[in-house]
Amino acid sequence: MTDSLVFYHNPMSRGRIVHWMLEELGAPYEGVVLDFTKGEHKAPAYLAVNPMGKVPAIVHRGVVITETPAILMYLADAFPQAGLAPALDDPRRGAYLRWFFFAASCVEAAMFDRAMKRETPAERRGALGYGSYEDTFAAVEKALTPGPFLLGEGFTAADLYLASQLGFGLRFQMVEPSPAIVAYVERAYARPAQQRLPSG
Ligand SMILES: N[C@@H](CCC(=O)N[C@@H](CS)C(=O)NCC(=O)O)C(=O)O
Repeated sequence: MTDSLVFYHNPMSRGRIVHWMLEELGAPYEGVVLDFTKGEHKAPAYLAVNPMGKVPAIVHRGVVITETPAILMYLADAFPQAGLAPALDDPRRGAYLRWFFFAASCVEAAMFDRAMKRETPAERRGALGYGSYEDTFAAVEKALTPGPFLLGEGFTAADLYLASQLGFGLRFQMVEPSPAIVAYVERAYARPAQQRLPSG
C-alpha cells in the first residue's frame, strides 16, 4: 500500500476548506478538479468514489473519505506533526470533538435553514438538533470567548472548519456579522496556509 493522497475537488466548493487543510499540512497530494459544468462529478468514474457525486473527497492509502469535517479530522490525525489536533490522551480532545461536530451538525444546518428561509414552528424546534439559529449562534459566541480560538491559544482543524463555514456565511449574508465572529474569521484567515489559496 502506498501513502498516496488524491484530492477530488472544485475551486468553487467546500473543497476550498480541504485545500486550506492540505496547505497547512504541506503533504504532497494529487489534485483532481471535477468540472461541474461538464457534470464530471456525476460521471460513473467519480460516483465510484463518492456515490453522492459531491466534492470534496480524498483517497488516502486506498481509503475513500468524504464529508469535509471527516476529511479534516482524518487528516489532522493522520499528520500529527502539523499540530492541528489534540492527541487522544490530551484533555482538550473532548472540546475539540465537541466543537467540530457542533460546527458540522448544528452550525451548518442553522445557517442553511436560515439562508433557505426554512422556518420551523417554535413548538417543533426541540426536535431540531440545532434548536434555533439564535441558540446555535449564541453557543458559537460563547465558544469563541475568550478565544482567540476554540481551545484557547492553539489553532486546530476544528477552527479551520468552523472559521471556513462562518467565513462563507458572512460572505453570503447567511450569518450575522457579530464582532466576535468577524474577528475570529479574520484571525483564522490570516494564517499563511489560507493566504496561499487562490482567490475564490
Ligand atoms: N456533506 C458534504 C457536502 C458536500 C457538498 O455539498 N458539495 C457541493 C459543493 S460545496 C457539491 O459537490 N455540489 C455538487 C452537487 O451536489 O451537484 C461535505 O461536507 O463535504
